[in-house]
Amino acid sequence: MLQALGVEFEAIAVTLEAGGHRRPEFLAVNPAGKVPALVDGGFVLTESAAIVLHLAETYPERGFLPADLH
Ligand SMILES: N[C@@H](CCC(=O)N[C@@H](CS)C(=O)NCC(=O)O)C(=O)O
Repeated sequence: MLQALGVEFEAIAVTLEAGGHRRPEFLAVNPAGKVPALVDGGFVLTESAAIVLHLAETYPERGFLPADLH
């Protein structure tokens, strides 16, 4: 979604097979130990659907939100 929006971001790989999601530094971001997680300044958001909706609402000019519910 961030790539599609064309915004700058830093992607940090969390390798599940290596237990990266259980490391203290990731649990400090998401105590549930699940990816993905979005960190925007001091704001942290988890759950992929919530992240995508948040980004679509943050950049409405990019047209990822429907004009109406239909
Ligand atoms: N409902 C969550 C599911 C997140 C999720 O289960 N992610 C998996 C990887 S696709 C994960 O972190 N698994 C590690 C674990 O459950 O220990 C979402 O859509 O973000």
